Amino acid sequence: MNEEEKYLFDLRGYLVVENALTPEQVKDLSKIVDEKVNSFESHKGGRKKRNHQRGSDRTWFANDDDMAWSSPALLDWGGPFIDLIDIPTIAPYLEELLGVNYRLDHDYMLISNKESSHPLFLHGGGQGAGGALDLVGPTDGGQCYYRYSNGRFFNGLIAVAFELNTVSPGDGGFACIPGSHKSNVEVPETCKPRPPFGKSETGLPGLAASEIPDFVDRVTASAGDAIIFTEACQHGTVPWNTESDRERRTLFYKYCPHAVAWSPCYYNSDHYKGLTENQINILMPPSAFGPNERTSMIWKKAQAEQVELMRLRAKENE
Ligand SMILES: O=C(O)CCC(=O)C(=O)O
Repeated sequence: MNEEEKYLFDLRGYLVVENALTPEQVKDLSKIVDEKVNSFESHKGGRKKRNHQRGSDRTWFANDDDMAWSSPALLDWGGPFIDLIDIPTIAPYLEELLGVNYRLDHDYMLISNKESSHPLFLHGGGQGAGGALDLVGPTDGGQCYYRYSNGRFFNGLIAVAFELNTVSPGDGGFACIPGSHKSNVEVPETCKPRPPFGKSETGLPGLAASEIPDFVDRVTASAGDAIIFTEACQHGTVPWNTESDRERRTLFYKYCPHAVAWSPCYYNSDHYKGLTENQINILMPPSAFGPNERTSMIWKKAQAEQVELMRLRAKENE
């Protein structure tokens, strides 16, 4: 992370890393997304409806037999999705922004297009500036923080948003209030996703494109770029321009310091083949100690217990 990037991240709360992915990676990831998207198309009320989100960002069960401990993740799609855990174009930023031994907390994919154009729901925000409807605002456990002291960055959660398609001006997509990660005053009513503002024609909470104040930055990116932002910066997704024939496809990998957890679910590195030692460490559940011999030993035992539980369940169902 060079001096200019450090300055801009501290100033605005986000950065665009150009060419974070090679064209080959974009192609490989997109091919898998194409297959997956087609396989999870479903019919609802006689109308073909796509499900636009997948990943491990979960606070509910999709099925009764879902595992409580480790939820389905983009990593289950293998190959290039596993590679993204730890790539050389992004790792130096994470180390600078989170310190060594950061962990991957959760992942998800977001597809925006004509059929999935939702109002802007601004959320996040440090210093208790999130707003009353914001789950990660004043009512959070303090994990939505940003600080810079003694020459070091401190962040409660860093999002890396890999764009698989180009997002041009006017399309919609990632937006944020630059500098809001350091603001001391709550966001104004005009930004809140509830009436009298944020009563968009869709009936969903959030701001319609016409209601979005000018001080919200709408960030553009080319296919293969990554937008890195701190969750402490007020952010959200600008409604997709329904005139646009393009589709936004974004893969989010969200990282924390090793002692912090956001998702109620953890990764179980046993589920993925051929991981490097570094990838295994990044998938460790949270602890104050980070990955080391003792915590690894405890987690290995937990993994063995999970295997045993699955064996006993399978036997019971025979
Ligand atoms: O890039 C976007 O559309 C914003 C995503 C977002 O709000 C989030 O991941 O918390």
